[in-house]
Amino acid sequence: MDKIEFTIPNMECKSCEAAITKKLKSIDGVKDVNVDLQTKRIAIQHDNPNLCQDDLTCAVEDMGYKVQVA
Ligand SMILES: [Cu+2]
Repeated sequence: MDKIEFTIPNMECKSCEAAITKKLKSIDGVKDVNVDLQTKRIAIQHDNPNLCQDDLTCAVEDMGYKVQVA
């Protein structure tokens, strides 16, 4: 299982969290999504060897959120 983490600075509330989680879980191979609204950190566990970080960050950016990879 691979883990990818990044920050979504303009993720503000539970409905953002729910929408982002739902979108990411619809991506092939994504098994688990954990959001910390305090730190705006998101951690994604997946088992798809073809999935790269950009696939996940682009999906979030397409929804109108910003992404900080660090
Ligand atoms: Cu929100």
